[in-house]
Amino acid sequence: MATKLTQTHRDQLSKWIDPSKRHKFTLLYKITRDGCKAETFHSFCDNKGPTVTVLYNTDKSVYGGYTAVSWKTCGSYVADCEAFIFKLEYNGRAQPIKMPVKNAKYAISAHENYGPTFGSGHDFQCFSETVNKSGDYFPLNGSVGLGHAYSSQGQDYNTMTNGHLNVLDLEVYGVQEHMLLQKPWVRNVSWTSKFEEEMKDKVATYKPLSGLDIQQARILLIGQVGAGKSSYFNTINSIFRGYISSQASAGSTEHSLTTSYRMYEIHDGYTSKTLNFRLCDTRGLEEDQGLNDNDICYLLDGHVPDRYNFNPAIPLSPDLHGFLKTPEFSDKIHCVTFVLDASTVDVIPEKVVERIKGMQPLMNLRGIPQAVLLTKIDKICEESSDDISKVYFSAAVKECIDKVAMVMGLPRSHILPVKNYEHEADLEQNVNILSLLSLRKILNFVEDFLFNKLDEINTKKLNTCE
Ligand SMILES: Nc1nc2c(ncn2[C@@H]2O[C@H](COP(=O)(O)OP(=O)(O)O)[C@@H](O)[C@H]2O)c(=O)[nH]1
Ligand SMILES: [Mg+2]
Repeated sequence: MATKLTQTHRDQLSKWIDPSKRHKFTLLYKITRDGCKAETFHSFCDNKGPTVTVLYNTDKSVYGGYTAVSWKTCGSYVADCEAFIFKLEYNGRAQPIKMPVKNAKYAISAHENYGPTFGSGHDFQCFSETVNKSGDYFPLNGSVGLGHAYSSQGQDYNTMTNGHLNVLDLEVYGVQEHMLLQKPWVRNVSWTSKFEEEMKDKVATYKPLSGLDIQQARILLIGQVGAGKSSYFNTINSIFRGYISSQASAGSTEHSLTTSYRMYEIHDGYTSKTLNFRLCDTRGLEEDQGLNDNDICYLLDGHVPDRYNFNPAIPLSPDLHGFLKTPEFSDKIHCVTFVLDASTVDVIPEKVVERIKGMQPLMNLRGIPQAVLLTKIDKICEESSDDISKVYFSAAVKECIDKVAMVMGLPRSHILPVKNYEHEADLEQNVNILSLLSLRKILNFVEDFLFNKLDEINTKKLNTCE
């Protein structure tokens, strides 16, 4: 018989622990590996948070106990209202029964000479001191007296353990909430090379709505230094170049106060064509040195030339060299994308939130759509970091998106999670897909804006004809 927790057992335990969550089980202690000794059990399992103890007996029965509190050696009972004793199998057959704690005060007994011990009396003690192996099993010296602190659910020593404590193995697993949800929180996408190609093609063939005389849509990236703006451009650029490119200098050491405004273009390495949008990279969400409302208006209205050096000491004005005095609609910004580092969302300084709140009316006045690129999601979700296609299953990413949507007053669909290239040597399909998805969304927002603009122009024309 297998003396390890099967997936079916894990699923059942996870449901009993909390049906709304998924759980991860990490092996902490196993008597066939570590020896059956109370001292060893405590040194491996104390202060590890919630654990599940599982026994596999010589009659193919599987049973044990769960506690949401840490094991310790305090010499007394520890209260836990979530603890339960359970049976998973009896004589090799599935027979799942949960026996919940009814007197939480006596949930576990944390004594240095005891192995895992549940309830007063005790309801279920696995062993005490040391137990030596006898042949291929351990004749445990514990006891079963269900019904004291736990509700027995009609079970007793015989129906739970076949009336003996001869076990092939006993394991203790640490239990952690799995960061991944059972279902994706938005419609999942197909993480295939075909989908990647489709997305790439959509972005590569993007053309701004005709009738407005726009060759390239302009997307303004606004964020704090280090948020990942340059890296986002580099990521998109890399996808179309076909290799990891670091054209825009990226790095957390870039702290100079004067930062140049860049309107990056992207060249498709395969068709040698320039794509019909620009990513305009500017900082501006610093607590103290951010762009002021005037600067933002000049940026939105297309007065600021490429490579302009913002200098807090010299405010931007129409007298400055390069200032575009009469910008066309095509020079203006067609979508604003705030770039926020997901790993610091919890600690966004109040002043930065104020800056964003101060800027939004300037954008709303112009009808410019706003989105958020939520970068560095790999830093807030280990599972997504290992496999970016898990992003829509990530509770941490969802929580972060919910928070940002609330703070920004934007719909959740405008908060776009991304993972930029930062240390990778080669392109990765799923990183590409997620970045392309975000870009396609942004381009959709641009199109909405352009449609509205065209509508406005046509209505004006109609009104003047009347
Ligand atoms: N782990 C991780 N690091 C990132 C990501 N995006 C950017 N970075 C790193 O964050 C730092 C700042 O990025 P950068 O693009 O220079 O930020 P900018 O100041 O907004 O242009 C760099 O060290 C990047 O490698 C990401 O998605 N994940
Ligand atoms: Mg930068």
